[in-house]
Amino acid sequence: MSLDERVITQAILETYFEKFKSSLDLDVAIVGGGPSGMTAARLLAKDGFNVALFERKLSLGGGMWGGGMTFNMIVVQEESVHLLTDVGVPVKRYKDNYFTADAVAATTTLASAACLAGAKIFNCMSVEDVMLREENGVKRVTGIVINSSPVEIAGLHVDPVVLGSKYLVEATGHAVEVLQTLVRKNDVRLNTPSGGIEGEQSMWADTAEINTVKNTREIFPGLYVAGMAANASYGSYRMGPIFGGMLLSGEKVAADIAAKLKG
Ligand code: 48F
Repeated sequence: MSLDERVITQAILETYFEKFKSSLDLDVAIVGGGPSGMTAARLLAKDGFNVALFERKLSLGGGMWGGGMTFNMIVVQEESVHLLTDVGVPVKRYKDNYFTADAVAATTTLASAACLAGAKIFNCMSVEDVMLREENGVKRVTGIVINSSPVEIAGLHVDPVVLGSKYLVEATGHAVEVLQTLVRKNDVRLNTPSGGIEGEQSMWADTAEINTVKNTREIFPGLYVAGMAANASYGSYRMGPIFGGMLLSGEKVAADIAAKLKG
């Protein structure tokens, strides 16, 4: 069979824009393709919701690829192990409550599982702002403002485009980028002790892992924080290369949003 380059181009354009158009009115937009975002995307898609995940880089995975200090093995605790084994990541028990997994196997499998569950993945796409609406004096996040990452990296003056979403998951990790933008640009109060972003504290894995899950919640109408972003928002500790809290946070945010959407 001879190949026609124009047909190849047409196939890419038509299928990509079909995916893009079906994301104009999302149930859930997830920003950040780290372990918490990938897990949330998989579970929400599995539940049948219209969900898309936006990741600035070419590859999903965030801080999971490199294990600890590029020693590419990860550690998870027993309570979270099902979130790896359910998608087929091989794990090995390491003393009592600890399990290890290959960081590359875990990252690629979580990414693939989210995709195959039906989550639409937009890599190479940066979320630079949110869309806000006010009703009866209450402001709510109603969508995301996105741009192509190469445009962002090159610093080109190109306007973004906007997609609507009933809920937004801020899973951008330590930097809490989307929430930072919301707070910087608008006169808003978050559901935190100070009303702003509390910031992250130094290493304390045990407390941090528990708090990651506790802090996974709706911090502003329509906007949930998950993963390391939840800890940074509510002023908890960092935990280094243990990833169970990130996976459990993704599971919790998916369950909480699913419950809201199902009413
Ligand atoms: O940081 P990251 O892996 O998020 P996470 O799910 O997991 C944290 C752990 O990896 C690790 C840890 C475990 O103990 O502490 O740090 O909280 O992934 C965040 C992803 O978000 C992307 C970024 O490239 C990364 O892949 N990201 C950040 N800002 C944006 C973004 C943005 N504005 N638009 C799109 N993607």
